[in-house]
Amino acid sequence: METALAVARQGVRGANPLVGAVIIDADGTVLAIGRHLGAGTPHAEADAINSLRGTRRDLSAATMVVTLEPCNHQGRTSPCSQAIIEAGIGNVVYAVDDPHAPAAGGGEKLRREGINVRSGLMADQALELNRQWFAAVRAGRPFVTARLAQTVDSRIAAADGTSQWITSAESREDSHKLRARVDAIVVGTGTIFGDNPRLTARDADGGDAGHQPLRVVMGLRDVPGDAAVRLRTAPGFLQLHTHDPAVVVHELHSRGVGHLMIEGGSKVSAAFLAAGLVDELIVYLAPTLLGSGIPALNDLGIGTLADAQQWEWDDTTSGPVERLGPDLKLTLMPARQ
Ligand code: AOF
Ligand code: ZN
Repeated sequence: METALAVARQGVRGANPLVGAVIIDADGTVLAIGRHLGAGTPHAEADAINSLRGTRRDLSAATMVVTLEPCNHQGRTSPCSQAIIEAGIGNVVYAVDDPHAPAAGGGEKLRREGINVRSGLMADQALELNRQWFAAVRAGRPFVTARLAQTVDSRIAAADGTSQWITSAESREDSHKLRARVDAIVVGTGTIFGDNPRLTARDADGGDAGHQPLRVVMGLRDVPGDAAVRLRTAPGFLQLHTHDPAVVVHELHSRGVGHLMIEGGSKVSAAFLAAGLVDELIVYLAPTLLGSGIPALNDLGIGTLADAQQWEWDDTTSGPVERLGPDLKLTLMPARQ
């Protein structure tokens, strides 16, 4: 299970949890290792089973050790419970139950098939690894990433409104990779009127990066018909006439969004943070000072130090600090309650 938890960290956070799996023989020999690398890619169990393809081994005495209950649903991939049954694996040990109702029930299904199933091994560590994901699933809402691209002194634009570009080409390329991984991007009308962004995921040459997010604008002012955010159609553009992040989160969840990313500006980012609706904070930090200018965040309603929001560096996956050209990319998670 320690190995399974370690390989789980090779994945990326988002709509799906980080999951790792190890298939061991009766004597403890490791036969296969699998990990889930993010929504839309094979699940950890399937990844481990796939790596044994062509070996035609009797797995009835083997054990699938996995950090999350094997799923029991046809989602973006086929049910892991079925894959385990078909592989003829005789034993399954998993750390924690899957709280996501459509996927849950794999443990029961495997037991009914006569497989020896145990759960709870290193459960605390498995819950800790995905604590943001568990919180979002239990709250019945998407996983929310807030992304800030700012100077060291937390400015996202100069006093005259100029902002292109504060962060480096390397940071912007990385942001486009993030966009290609999320289901929806949310900005405020201020960003539309100020920057007129397309909000599409593009590669280094400006080409289409493949998967595109739903582009969502929140706020009361109508987005003009010729705004860049409207130009591309698939998968579409949506305006929500509200300033309430909870309404946005609820509406997008009902539209099947599993991971949404907040891309500002100051008001929208602060509104989601003040509402406690951010699971992951990514800050691209440019080695630049602007002094005056537009702050990355509006008021968070914090009047005294004792009320400060507490965050932690997320050192589970690619690490809390990455160097992107001249910039730093910082990844944070809400502090443990
Ligand atoms: C597993 N193994 O490695 C993961 C699981 O949309 P899908 O098909 O990718 O399904 C996503 C759901 O499956 C996710 O919300 C969670 O309940 C479960 N994730 N399950 O057996 C895995 N990543
Ligand atoms: Zn699965």
